[in-house]
This record gives sequence, structure tokens and C-alpha cells, in this order.
Amino acid sequence: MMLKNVLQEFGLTAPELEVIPFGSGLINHTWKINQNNGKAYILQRINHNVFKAPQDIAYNIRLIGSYLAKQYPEYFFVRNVFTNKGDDIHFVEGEGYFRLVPFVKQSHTVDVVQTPGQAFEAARQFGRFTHVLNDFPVSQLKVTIPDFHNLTLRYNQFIQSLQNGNKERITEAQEEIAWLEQKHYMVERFEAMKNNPDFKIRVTHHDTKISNVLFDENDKGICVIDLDTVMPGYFTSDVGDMMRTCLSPVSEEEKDFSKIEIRNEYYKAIVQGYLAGMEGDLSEAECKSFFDGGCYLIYMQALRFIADYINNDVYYGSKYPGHNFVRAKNQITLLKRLLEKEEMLRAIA
Ligand code: GN1
Ligand code: MG
Repeated sequence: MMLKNVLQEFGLTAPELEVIPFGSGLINHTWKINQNNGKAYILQRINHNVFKAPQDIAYNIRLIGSYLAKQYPEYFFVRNVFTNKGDDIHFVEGEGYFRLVPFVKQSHTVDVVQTPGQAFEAARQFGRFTHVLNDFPVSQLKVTIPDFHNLTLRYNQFIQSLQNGNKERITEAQEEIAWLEQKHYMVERFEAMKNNPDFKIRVTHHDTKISNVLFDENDKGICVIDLDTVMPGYFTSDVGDMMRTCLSPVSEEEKDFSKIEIRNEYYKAIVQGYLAGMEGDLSEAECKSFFDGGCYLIYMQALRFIADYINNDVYYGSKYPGHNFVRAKNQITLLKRLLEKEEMLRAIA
């Protein structure tokens, strides 16, 4: 099998290897590799259509890794394993780019957040990651996906889908489209943030779901993983995507929207955990914008899902008819529930 050849390049040889599909990401493919000596690794194939220059991911990880080794040697940072040729990424013609990292012993990941304590720990880890890189020269990082969390661009892509997309689907989604158009003020708010020097461009993770944090056996956070989308960005991206994925007891895949709700204690845990990790780095203006982060990211995901539905599911794919429309309606419901609690939740931060 082809994966065996890839593993061989990284110095891991069959037959004593066990290869198991791992995780639930929508974009990259991930496997866990167990060796019979007890060691384990995570192998990932990077989606080449989404990450146009996978070498840039490896470059960023190298740069950050050597900075942290000097400035924060106690910070736990998972580096790529080198190939026999000394590269930290391996290209296979017709297959794409692969990278391998050691699996951290006695660590586990969490697919669905179970307690506010876990949300606190996750938020603290994402905050800490940005904190230890506070003085890192952020402009040296490569942008692995240009405009990834640029809400203005995502809104424009949504408008573009209405011009060129599937007409039947546009008619079907009329109500949701109108609602999303009404919420355009969020784009204006986002633009104002971009023009406000009190919002620092930081090293942010951009994919802060709970499964991207490693926990130890006592459910304390160890570190963050999956650094593909680490880029210059705003803290609102990281707290916002945590809110998007932790506040409700059900995920973006849930079809029964009556189960979607905003849990106050998880909101509090995210804010407090992130502040603890950041150790006072946030400006006053940033501290006042936690709630906006949640809005931007949920709104953006709703726009991305509905645009993809209208564009015939070219980006996210679809496991059943109407899948991306369900996801979009789910995120719209989540945003509605969040906005209902605006006054109360803003008072928490
Ligand atoms: C994608 O692949 P995964 O699940 O980590 C997407 C995120 C979305 C998420 C929604 C590179 O992340 O931005 O929030 O799906 N990543 C990319 O489930 O587009
Ligand atoms: Mg990811």
C-alpha cells in the first residue's frame, strides 16, 4: 500500500506498523501510526487544493519551533519528523504532501467538549500559544491560506455565489440568504476592527476546535496541535471559533436545530481561559470584543456553508443531499441564539 512507502521515507518500516484513520477534519486526511515498540505517530496528508503551498506550513512550523526553543524552552511544541533526506514534508507525485509528527504519550484529544473545565483548558492553551509568540516577528510567517478568516471576502464570495450559483438552490435558500444579507453590519464591524490599531495582528491558530488541543490524563491542556492554519490574524478568530464549536451542546452537523443553545458557563470558561493564557497581552479594545469574535466566526461559517451549497458543494463536499444547507441553517440558528444573549454575555467579558 502506498502509505507504507510514505512511512518508509520517514524511516518507519512495515510490517510492524499499524495504520488507523484518525480524527474528523473535513480538509486533510489523518492517520495514527502505531509501532510495535509502543511509539506512535500522526501522519497527515495535506489537502493540496486548499493549501496551495504546503511547504509554507512546514516553513512556519520550523520558524516558530526555533523561536520557541530559544525564548520559551519550557513550552511544549510538537515538531515535524524529518524524512531520510532531511525534509520535514514529503511530496509524492499524484498523491500530495505528507507530514509526520510524534504522537504525544499519555495525551488524548476530545472530540466533543464535556465540561466547562475542558473549554477553559482549551482556551487557555490557544491563548498561551499566542502569548508565547507575542514578540515573534509575525510578518515573517507565510500566509498558508490567503484571506482565510477575512469576513469581508467571505461575504463577497457569498454574494458571488448568488450571481453564478445553482439557481434552484438559491430559490430554496431565499429566507436564509435574506437573513444573512441583513446581518451585513457584522462585516462593517469587522472592517472597523481591521482599521483600529488597538487590535494587534498576532500569531493565531485559526482552527481552534477542541480536538486541536492535547490533554493529559487529568484533563489539563498540554499544547495545541494542527498548526496548518497558524498565520497572522486577530484574536477574535481563535476565541470566535472556540465559541462556534463549544458553546452549543450539538455540533454544526446537528439537524435538529431545537437542540442548539448557548451555554453561559462555557462562554465564561472560554473568556476566562483565554485571558489566563494571554496573561494581560490583550488591549482594552480587544478585551471588549470577545462577543464580536463569536459573531464573526459563526456568521462566516454560515456564509461559507451556504455559499458552498449554492456552488454545488465543491469545497466541503456533501454526505447527503442538502448537507451544506443543513450546516448553514444550523450555524444561522446558533448565531440567532447567541445574539439573543448579547447584552448578558457582553457583560461577562
Ligand atoms: C474545515 O478540516 P477542518 O474540519 O479542520 C475548515 C474550517 C472550518 C471547518 C468547519 C482549511 O476545518 O475553516 O471551520 O472545516 N478548514 C479549512 O467544520 O477550510
Ligand atoms: Mg485543521
